[in-house]
Amino acid sequence: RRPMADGTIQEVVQNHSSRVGMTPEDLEQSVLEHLFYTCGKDLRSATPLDVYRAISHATRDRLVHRWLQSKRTYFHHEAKRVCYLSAEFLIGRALAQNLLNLGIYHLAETSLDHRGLTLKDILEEELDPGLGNGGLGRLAACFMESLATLQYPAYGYGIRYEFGIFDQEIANGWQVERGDDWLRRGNPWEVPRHELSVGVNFYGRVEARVHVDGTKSMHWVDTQTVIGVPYDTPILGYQNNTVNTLRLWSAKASKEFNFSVFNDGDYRRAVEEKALSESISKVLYPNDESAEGKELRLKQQYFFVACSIADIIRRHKKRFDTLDNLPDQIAIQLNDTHPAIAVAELMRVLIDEESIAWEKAWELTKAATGFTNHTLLPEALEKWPVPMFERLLPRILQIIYEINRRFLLEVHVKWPNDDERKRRLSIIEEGPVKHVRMAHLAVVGSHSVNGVAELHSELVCTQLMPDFHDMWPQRFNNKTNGVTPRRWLLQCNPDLSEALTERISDGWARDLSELTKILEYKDDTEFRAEVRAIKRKNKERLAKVIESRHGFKPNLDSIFDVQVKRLHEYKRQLLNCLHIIALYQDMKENPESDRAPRTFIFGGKAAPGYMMAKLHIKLINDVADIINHDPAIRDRIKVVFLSNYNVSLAEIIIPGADISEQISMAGKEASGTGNMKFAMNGALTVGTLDGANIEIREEVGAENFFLFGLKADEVRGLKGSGYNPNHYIERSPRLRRALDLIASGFFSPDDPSRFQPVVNELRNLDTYMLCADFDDYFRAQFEVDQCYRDPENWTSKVIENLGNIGKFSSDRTIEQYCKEIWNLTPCPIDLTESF
Ligand code: GL4
Repeated sequence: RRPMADGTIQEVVQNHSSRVGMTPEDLEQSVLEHLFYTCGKDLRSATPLDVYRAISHATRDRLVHRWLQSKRTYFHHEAKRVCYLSAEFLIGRALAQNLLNLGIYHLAETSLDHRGLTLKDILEEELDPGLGNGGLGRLAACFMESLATLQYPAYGYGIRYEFGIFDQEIANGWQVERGDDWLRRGNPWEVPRHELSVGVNFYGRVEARVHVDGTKSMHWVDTQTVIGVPYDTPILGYQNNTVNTLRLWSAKASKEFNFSVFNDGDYRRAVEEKALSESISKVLYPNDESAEGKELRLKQQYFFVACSIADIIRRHKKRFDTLDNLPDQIAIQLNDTHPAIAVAELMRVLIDEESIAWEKAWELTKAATGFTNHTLLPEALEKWPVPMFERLLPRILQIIYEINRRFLLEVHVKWPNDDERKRRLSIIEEGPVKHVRMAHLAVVGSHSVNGVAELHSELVCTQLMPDFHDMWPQRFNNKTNGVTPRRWLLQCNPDLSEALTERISDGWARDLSELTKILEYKDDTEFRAEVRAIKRKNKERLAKVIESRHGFKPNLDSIFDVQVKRLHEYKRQLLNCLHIIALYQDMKENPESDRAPRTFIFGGKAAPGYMMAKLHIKLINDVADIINHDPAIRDRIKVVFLSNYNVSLAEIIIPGADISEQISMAGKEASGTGNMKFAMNGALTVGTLDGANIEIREEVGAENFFLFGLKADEVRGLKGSGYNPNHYIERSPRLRRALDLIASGFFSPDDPSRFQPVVNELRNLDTYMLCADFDDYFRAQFEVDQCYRDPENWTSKVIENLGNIGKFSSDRTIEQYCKEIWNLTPCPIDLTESF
């Protein structure tokens, strides 16, 4: 047998040019081969799904040599890399993005065209991987794409959930959840790496052994072991040769059940145990911004963290014979507290397995680790009951106690006799049941702690962790979020992308600050008209989706007013709904009132156990039902709740929006990232001074942003002095009337008291201060109306938004993480370099 030479990339690529070639013939040949050999079909018998699979494999083939070469380059150049640990990666569909980043999207389009197939239709065959809840998971995906585009060595580490975020259906106005079996048709993008499987221990006990030389070592024994199998997904940079790895761990039982005990009573138990251990990676917890204290969730967290740390250490030891240089080679970033247990796990590995002394291990751990906080909401802060922790992870708890003991000693030296302060700072919360505070563990074990927008980072220092900020002020910093312009402009808005490229060339896709060049065209009537025509076309595309699902086509001349995001009281979808009701009442009372027609579009999932959020969905749908069918309104208001909001639906909704609703109570939305995507796609924002809204407004100009509402410090002041919603309800006839209408059962004739809990909350508590902000919100919306009537004025605001949105590229965010936290330098991939 003639060996295929030594299998270097150069030879493989040369010998298989049709598998990697970029000519139309190569691509077509490759797709046909995959149809034949991978799917076992010919063109005549192929279904759209077969075609999708064949194209995906043909596309993946074109990534493989870049992927291998990227790994080899990092290894041989000893490039420092970031390991981004995240329980969520909301990556969205892969095919279109990979075709675009490879630069063969149009090639694929035309070669399918020759066969009478439409690429757009084929793309719809891909199931959207929903391995995240919302902004936090989507941010991780944007970061992975930017890291590859900027040619930084990076690994994403997470969980390969068998079931992602549930599919949402709306039945009779209510949210109904269905399991998201996203792998049912297979997944052409992932490659399992069974040979890199890792064993993870749970339960058992710790044994101290004293050695002849007097030293002591700890041994975690009698454990139950679960195997983590890594599945790798390639992450390609935009038109470069970098392919990084997203490594997701899947749980597998460690011992195959023994068939000799088939007739034994043990058989049933063995099967049950197998199923139990494999349930670890079964399903994503569907809560955004609220911690679920279930043991299985803690198992998930330790499972993927232990696998990832083992993987990191294994790879490091393969290259170096020491761990002393670990922080020079890797940066570990904790995406919120979900992976915070990495601090203790890395300590365990260094101490128990690598026999490194505590002090040294601690220095290495801190130097390698950074922590990002993503929320101030108290209900989202993770705490684990000590008894549960002790049972599940006894050795890890011991290490956390020792970390805490040494930390509190440090506190004592700095503030002697301040027990109150120690109590506040301790990693262990005292109480009837003690708890492990994961955010405290993350801060103590990291050299960097960052928030995700200026205001949020400031509140982390002053409100969330003032004691930690007192202790280590230099540890705290800000990294304002961003989104990748490749998915959120280039891919989802091809017409706008083309119009931009025509005028300012194509550099903006890799350097979004180049969008400022478009400001030159602000007064160009032709460009303005084109911007309007593109928006109309995108609204048409969105209107078709609405028509197919809701049976009516929205008026394209109406303002498409959009609020899409997770359902949460602090995001105040209810405030939007109150505005709609008030507008409706105004129109009923004054039928001749001359207001611009509007289509209100909502989308978003509520956590299945979050009853109030689910009631808000029902309210929106009930309000839609009444208003949409009221002949007196004559189509001047339409309300639509689009079910199952996810990444692929966002790619259609966002380019079709005129108005972006970013109306959280100030101080509650850490950053928001949808706000950035909308502005990037030519929508104007109605928003509060919250999260990244503040910085967006600063960039695009106050005159191009519809601002309303209390500021964060005013919210705090009001809360402190005793907030009373009735004070505002009494002074606002509009608000009072809207509340009365809901309370009267007008929107729920079949169950008049259905929305009593909603009205009661607003009248009695109004936790998120909708009443205080209502009148100002109504005023801002009136201004929107006036402005929309002047299309030239509106368009100039849209162009100011577009031209000044460059800051919110995740490329800018990632550059800052690399320079200011990770100390990474780019490592470009040369496909001709041999090692
Ligand atoms: C979130 C914040 O709520 C959101 O504002 C932010 O943009 C996002 C990414 O940083 O993180 N935090 C949690 S928890 N879920 C989010 O979406």
